[in-house]
Amino acid sequence: MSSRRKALTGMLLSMAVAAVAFLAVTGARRAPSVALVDFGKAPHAVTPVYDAAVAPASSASIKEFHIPITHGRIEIAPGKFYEGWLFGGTVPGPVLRVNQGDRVRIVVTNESPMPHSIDFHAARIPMNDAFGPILPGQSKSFEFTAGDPGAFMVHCGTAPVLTHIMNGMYFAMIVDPAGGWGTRADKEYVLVQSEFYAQLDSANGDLVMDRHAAAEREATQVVFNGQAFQYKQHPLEVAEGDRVRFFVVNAGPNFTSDFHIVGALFDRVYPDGNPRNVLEGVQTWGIPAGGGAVFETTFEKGKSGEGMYAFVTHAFADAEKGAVGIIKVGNPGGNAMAMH
Ligand SMILES: [Cu+2]
Repeated sequence: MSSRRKALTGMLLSMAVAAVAFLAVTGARRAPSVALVDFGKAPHAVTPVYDAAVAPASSASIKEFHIPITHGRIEIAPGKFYEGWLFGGTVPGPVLRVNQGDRVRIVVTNESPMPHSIDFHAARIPMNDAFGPILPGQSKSFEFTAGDPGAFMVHCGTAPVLTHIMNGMYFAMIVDPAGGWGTRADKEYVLVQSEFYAQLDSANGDLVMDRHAAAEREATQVVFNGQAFQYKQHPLEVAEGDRVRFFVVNAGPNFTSDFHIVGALFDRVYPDGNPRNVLEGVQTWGIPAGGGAVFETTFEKGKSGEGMYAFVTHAFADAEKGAVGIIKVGNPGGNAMAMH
C-alpha cells in the first residue's frame, strides 16, 4: 500500500472511530424516559365494580409510582361497609404494571394516623430499608429493577401483618416478560383474591375487623377485587373467540385460591406469572397466599363459545362467601348466574 493510500485509510478509520464515539456519547446522553403514575390523583374505579380490565404498560424504561396510604370506608359486600386501610384509596389498590427490566421508583406517603409500610414481592432489595416503617405524615422512596416477570403481590408488612392485610392493604403488580407472553390476548383482567374477617360495630352499624376470627381463619367474606359477588352482578364481558389472560394474585391473608373457570380449561398457566413455568390444559390451579399466576383461555365457538362461565375458587366454602364471578361470552340468552 502506498504511503498516500495508508494515510487515507488511516484518516477514514479515525473518522469512523470518531463517528462511533459520537454516536455512543449522544446515545448515552439521551435521557431515559420516565412515566409517572400518581395513585392519589387517579384513583382506581370501584363503582359499580372494581374495574378488572388492565391496560398495557407504557414503554418508558423508568416508571415512578406515587402511592398514598389512607384509612377509609369501603364496600366489601353489597350494602356492607368496612373501615379499611388502603393503598391508593381502594381495595385492592390500583394495579402497578411495568415491563421486565424497567427501573421502578416508588414514593409512598402515609396519610393515615398509624405506621404502615410497603413490601413488593417483585423486588430483590434489602427489606430492612425499603420495606421499613413509614410513620404518619412521612414518605419513603426507593427503587428497584423489575428483573423477574410475573403477577406479584404488594402489601403492607407492618406487624401484625395479618391485621394490615385483612384490612385491605394489598394490590397486584404485573411485570410483563421482556420477550412478551408469546400469545396475543384480546382481553386482560386482574383478579386479586382475599379474605375479610368482619364484625358489626354497634356504634355505627358498619363492619370492623375481627382479629379473633382472623386468627382462627374464620373468614366472613372471600372476594375477588375487594367485594363479594361483584362480578355476578356485573360480569366480565368478552367476545366469542377472544383469548383472555387473567393475572390472579392471592393476597390471603390465610387461604389458598384454587382458581377455576366452570365450562373452560386453561390453555396455559404460568405459575408465578413467569412464562418459563408453563403448564398446558389445566383445570384448576392453586395459588398460595402471597402468590400469583397467569392464566390463559380461549372462548372458542363450538367449545367454550357464547355463554356464561363462572370463575371461582374451587374451595367452595370460600366461593359461597363471595369468591365467585361470571364471564359473559357474547350475548347468550338465559341466566347461568344462579348455578354457582
Ligand atoms: Cu399497614
